[in-house]
Amino acid sequence: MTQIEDHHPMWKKLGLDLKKHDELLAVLPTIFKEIYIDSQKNRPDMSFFDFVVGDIHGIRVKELTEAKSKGKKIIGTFCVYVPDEIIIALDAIGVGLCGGTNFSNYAVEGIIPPNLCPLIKSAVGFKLGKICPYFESLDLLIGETTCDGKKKTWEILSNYTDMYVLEVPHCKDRTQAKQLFLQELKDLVRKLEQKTGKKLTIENLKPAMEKIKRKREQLKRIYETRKANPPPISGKDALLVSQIAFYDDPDRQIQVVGKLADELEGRVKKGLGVVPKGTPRILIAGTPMAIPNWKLHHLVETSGAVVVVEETCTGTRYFAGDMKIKGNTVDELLQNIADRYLEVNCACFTPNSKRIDDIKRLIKDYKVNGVILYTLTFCQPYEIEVMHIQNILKKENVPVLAITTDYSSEDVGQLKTRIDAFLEMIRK
Ligand code: BJ8
Repeated sequence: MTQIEDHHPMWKKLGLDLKKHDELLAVLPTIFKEIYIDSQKNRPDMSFFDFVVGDIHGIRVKELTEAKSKGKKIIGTFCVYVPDEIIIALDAIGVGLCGGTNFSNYAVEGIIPPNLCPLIKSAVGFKLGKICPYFESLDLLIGETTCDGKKKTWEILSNYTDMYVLEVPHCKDRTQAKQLFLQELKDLVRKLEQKTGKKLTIENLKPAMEKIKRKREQLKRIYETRKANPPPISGKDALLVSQIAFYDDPDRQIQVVGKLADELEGRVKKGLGVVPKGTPRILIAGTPMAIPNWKLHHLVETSGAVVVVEETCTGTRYFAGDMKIKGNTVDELLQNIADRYLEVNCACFTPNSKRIDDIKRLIKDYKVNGVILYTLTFCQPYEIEVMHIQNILKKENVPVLAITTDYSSEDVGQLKTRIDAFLEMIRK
């Protein structure tokens, strides 16, 4: 077993609140053991991913600290709309920040309103409470104009960290929106060039695009195997793979996710699954699930069903769309990047009918028996889309359940009763 080193000296240097940080890390192993180890059988080899959770603020932060000491810049992001390709091309490191626990809420009292989505509260709490070493390692944080909650939060966060906000047009299918997004990407390039002291060229952008494409392809392979009946990996494990892909080194991700995909493809060939054939297959669609938000998957998968696909940004939206790499100028490549990113269908856009097409396609491709529309509390864009999608799916006789919840465990009993009743209906 790999020994985990004591990272307290590094955390101290980063200025963390060590007492609170220790409290935070103390709860994670128990939750992880209960959700991932004790309640699952027949897992594929998840040792790398389990180790990452066990050392969540350790080795990767050490890598970032070492890279920083060699002059590399660390760039934080919060949304799949911020292109990693540009960050990597400029020899910087992109880190997808998370916020999947209500542990940090104490730090935002009196600073952001309580009726804001838990993801935002959690992430801001990590910064204000100084309990996230990733946040404390950043040279720049890139926010985006997606939902109102995030847009306004950037104004507050900019008092605490160096921030840049990328404007994402909301009527994304219009010609002028496409032009605006391309222009926005060019401005982002300028900002990152200033920060890194590097120049974006065709020679550094193309390989960066190829690398991120390869990373997305490995994640796609994992999802492809989940179409099998029985699926070779649980929804919980697949979610963990996606969550880690957000902030880990892309080269390592290509390798470890690729290795896992090899194993899963082998399992599918042999007909090996994590659940018996015929187990109800669930699609979860909605808001992203940041580490350690495993609540809904755990409830579903301990109630006799299996999550086979997630239409979320910690699911298919992360690798959706086709990135074209052909082009003879930086501008042409940036156009390709803009085109691919504008294919991602988030509820922040209007109209957003392509998201419904995505959900319908996933139901068919993954032979889904029921859909759970998942919304984090106070997330208006996704909440507003729920009823509309629910009505469409009901007309097509697809069983659908809408769940709005946060990170607390208070509603677990009530959710379990609703999920049990939903699965009962599917089985009839
Ligand atoms: S592309 S889903 S990552 S914006 S849950 S903070 S929307 S109130 S995270 Fe998102 Fe980009 Fe869209 Fe994906 Fe706001 Fe809703 Fe909170 Fe959300």
